[in-house]
Amino acid sequence: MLTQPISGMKPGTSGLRKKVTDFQRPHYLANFVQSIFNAVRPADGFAGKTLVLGGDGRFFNAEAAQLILKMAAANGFARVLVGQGAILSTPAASCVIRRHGAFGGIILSASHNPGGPEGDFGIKFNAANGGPAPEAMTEAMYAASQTLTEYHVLEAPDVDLTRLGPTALGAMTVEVISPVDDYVALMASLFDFPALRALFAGGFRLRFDAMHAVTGPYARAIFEEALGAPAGTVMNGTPLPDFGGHHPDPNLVHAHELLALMMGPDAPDLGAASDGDGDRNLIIGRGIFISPSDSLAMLAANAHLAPAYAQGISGIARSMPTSGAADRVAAALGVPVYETPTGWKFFGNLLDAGRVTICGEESAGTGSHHVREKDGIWAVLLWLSILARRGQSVQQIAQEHWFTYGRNYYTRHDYEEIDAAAAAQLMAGLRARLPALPGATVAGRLVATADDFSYLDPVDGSQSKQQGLRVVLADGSRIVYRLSGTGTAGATLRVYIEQYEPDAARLDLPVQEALAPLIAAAESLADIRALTGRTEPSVIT
Ligand code: G16
Repeated sequence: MLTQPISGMKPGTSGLRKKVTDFQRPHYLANFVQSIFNAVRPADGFAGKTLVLGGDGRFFNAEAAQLILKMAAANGFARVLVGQGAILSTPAASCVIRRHGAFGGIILSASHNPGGPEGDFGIKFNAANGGPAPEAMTEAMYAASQTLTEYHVLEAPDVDLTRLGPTALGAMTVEVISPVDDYVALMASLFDFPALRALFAGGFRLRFDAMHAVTGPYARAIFEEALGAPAGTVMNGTPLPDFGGHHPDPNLVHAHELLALMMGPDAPDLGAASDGDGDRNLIIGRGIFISPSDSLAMLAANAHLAPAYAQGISGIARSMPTSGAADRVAAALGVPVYETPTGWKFFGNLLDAGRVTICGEESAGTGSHHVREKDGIWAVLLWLSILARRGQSVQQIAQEHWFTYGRNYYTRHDYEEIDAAAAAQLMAGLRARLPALPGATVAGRLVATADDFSYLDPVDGSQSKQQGLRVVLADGSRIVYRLSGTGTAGATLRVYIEQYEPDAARLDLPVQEALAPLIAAAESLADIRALTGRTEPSVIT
């Protein structure tokens, strides 16, 4: 089929995310899928190769899956493993790619972004290691999209994706697989399921909010069926194409129902949630929210309590804006810590090389070497394992952790959907002022360093520049500014604020209060109010 290049097909932090209405434009999806295939095609083509396909079930998932199957057939793939109903959570897709030795996979998701006809859609390619395409590969996809003149699609009726098993599509085999089986088996191999069954049999109460997104079937199969948690443990467990009209983002704003329950008089022992495609996690104990950065540190410090990590961990990786809490754990364990740009794709090389076992990000992502994606249900299972072995509450574990390591007070302020030109101006202005900042005073403290984060991958030597502006104060406190790479409208400015507190008497302050001087300084340093017209952030986590 002849086509013409379509502008703007540049993958962001995690694949190409646009409005559903963009993807519905003539040739749009086909152009990008062909660009993926052109960018990743080996010299000898796709003959004999297996592709994995699935998505988070959002609006347009089913139509997109049918087109991709026909394009995979016309491009010469031997086989596609597709989740029943075109469903696969992001970590499950990573698991399936690895377990079946696939060439790679296409995941249909815009993650935590809202769905429905007016919502967002997305598409990402994961490589043979199960991880998101690295930057060089996404650049090649973008380049291919800019010179595309034709795409290949088989003329054929839609494949029935409701029935498990193989179907022929031209010369290719479409194998419809259970979206959950491989993933559940992997989890059972990492964790002590009998011990977790005993935890629930002893009356432990979990509430898991699947937010009407993809994790409902996985959570029911694992928590309620395999581990014997009572029915109703999983709330909002039926995946819906529009996520029930909600925003499937497991943060304190969008998971407010769960938060209210966990802060209430009859709170369960653990509250957790995951996002649209099942890779993020939210952890709330009875009366206490655990920030993603703290959760990473606490999971790393206690990972040895689960069978898969009983021999210890080789290292920890975190994205640059994630707090330094995990660094203190790494130091205590005597293992290295790596600071990468935002984006799970940057962890892949470190995991493949065995340099790290556990990774995490402030954006509600934690995971390990078991797959090459962050994994929401995995994080809940590791928390459950720790709670079972330690016999303490989430609150006790957090307090002991802070007492041992000190506390990295941390918050993220998001200014969503601001004018893109204003956001670019704000970042450019601040970037230009960075060299003059060291030695200046911010929030009553001296600025030690100020730079634009750049990452040199220690495994393949690739370099990624302009990954966030950092202002580091003499006491180690930090303010970081960056623009989100996952939005679909305007720009989102993220401001990350962190301050380390070693004083045992000051470990239980309200976070926004503990950070108030730095928050005010962050606002004025970047002139946020004047340049964006916003008097306050839209989301605070
Ligand atoms: C994606 C990436 C994460 C990243 C997050 C936020 O997550 O996989 O690595 O931290 O976006 O990115 P940004 O700050 O650029 O919006 P997800 O869950 O959306 O795929």
